[in-house]
Amino acid sequence: MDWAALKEELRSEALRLGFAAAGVTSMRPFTEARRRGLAAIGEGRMDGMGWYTAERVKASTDFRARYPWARSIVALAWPYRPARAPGAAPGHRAEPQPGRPRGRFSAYACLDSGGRPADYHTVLAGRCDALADWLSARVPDVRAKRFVDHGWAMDRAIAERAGIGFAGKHASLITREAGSYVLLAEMLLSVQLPADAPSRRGCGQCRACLPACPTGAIVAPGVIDARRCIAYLTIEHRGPIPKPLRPLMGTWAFGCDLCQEACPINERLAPAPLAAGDASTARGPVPFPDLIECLSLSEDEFAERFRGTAVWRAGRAGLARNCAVALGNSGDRGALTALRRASASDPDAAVREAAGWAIARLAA
Ligand code: B12
Ligand code: SF4
Ligand code: SF4
Repeated sequence: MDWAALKEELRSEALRLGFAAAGVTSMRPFTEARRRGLAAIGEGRMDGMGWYTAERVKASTDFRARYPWARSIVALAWPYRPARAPGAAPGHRAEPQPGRPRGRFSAYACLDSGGRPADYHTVLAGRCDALADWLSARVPDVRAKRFVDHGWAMDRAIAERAGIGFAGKHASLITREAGSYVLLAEMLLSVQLPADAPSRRGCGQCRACLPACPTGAIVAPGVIDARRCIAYLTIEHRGPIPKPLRPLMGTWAFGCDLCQEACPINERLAPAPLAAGDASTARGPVPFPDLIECLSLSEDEFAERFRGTAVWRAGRAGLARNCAVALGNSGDRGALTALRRASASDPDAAVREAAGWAIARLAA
């Protein structure tokens, strides 16, 4: 078998399936990523994410014990469209409507598949399986094991070593094909495809993303204090959001894209942005959602709109809490009625508390 030729065919097939880039690396452990992951835990930067354990970091950076049959790793990047043209002035592109402030959902949460809202885990898993099927048709008995974000694999480190992009100072992987607007996955294979050359880091003297982070979460180039990151606070964190961080969170209701939007490389390479679109989330996540609507959803309404999308992870109460904070930051006193209702009667204590905070902030 001509493994080099097979690798190129595999790459072409990955692109045909919609991936932006594909590369191959060896089974060698990822020692620097392991050191960084353990340091992040040791220094408390991952506090609040109980699932991010030292055991996970160790397993994620050396597959050999768990998958002794594996011989190479295929790294894959899936492109998505940003919510706002990188480099455009901050603020809402959508027309503001007094009394109905619009917030922001991170662009990856607005991914669709065949015109329907979709969770990227499902989309990527399906495409990885299609790629594995393609390979099986050429290499009988080949084994493949896929990892899609929540798998025990360190996606950025693998992608960087497989040559499909480099980690920017904002920590996200930047590809030639779609800037940093890519989601990552990988597959272990039982065949030894020749490794690609690792990517070289290419930020140069630029540091634009560091001051663009409103909460100071990029504590050093490539080093994130997750406890301060709006993505952590709005998606992973349970219970009340620490008060000193709330005014810094702007109107983000789910995730945050500011460090990516500040990146000049994205200005050149990112895919065309999403249309600002509807304010209502009736048909799933939108980039500029109506915050009052999202604050006021019942559990059933939340499930109808967001089950099967990335927003599901925040839960109804998490999203409502985020929207209360965002409304407090919106400066729009038209939100007071909805906030008073949430503060008096939301079933979740963290939502009631956040609504009370927002009322006080708007009244100040
Ligand atoms: C935990 C986690 C989070 C945490 C912590 C983030 C973090 N930076 O560690 C929180 C909840 C905050 C988070 C936020 C986001 N996340 Co997240 N997250 C993860 C997860 C599950 C593990 C990441 C991890 O191990 N971090 C620990 C550190 C050590 O690893 P790392 O960031 O991968 O580190 C690399 C770089 O920092 C770089 N590096 C280290 N030092 C230095 C120094 C210099 C100078 C440079 C240039 C680089 C550099 O090398 C490291 C190893 O290669 C991965 C999925 C996975 N299984 O890997 C997704 C993942 C990293 N997240 C992803 C996304 C999309 C996001 C958000 C953009 C979501 C959003 N829009 O709201 C933000 C971005 C925040 C940011 N600036 O990083 C994508 C990133 C895609 C990409 N293009 O890189 C991933 C890969 C999920 C996926 N499968 O697509 N995330
Ligand atoms: S995602 Fe937002 S909060 Fe997190 S590091 Fe980037 S700019 Fe900062
Ligand atoms: S903004 Fe500048 S420093 Fe930050 S990732 Fe982009 S190129 Fe690198």
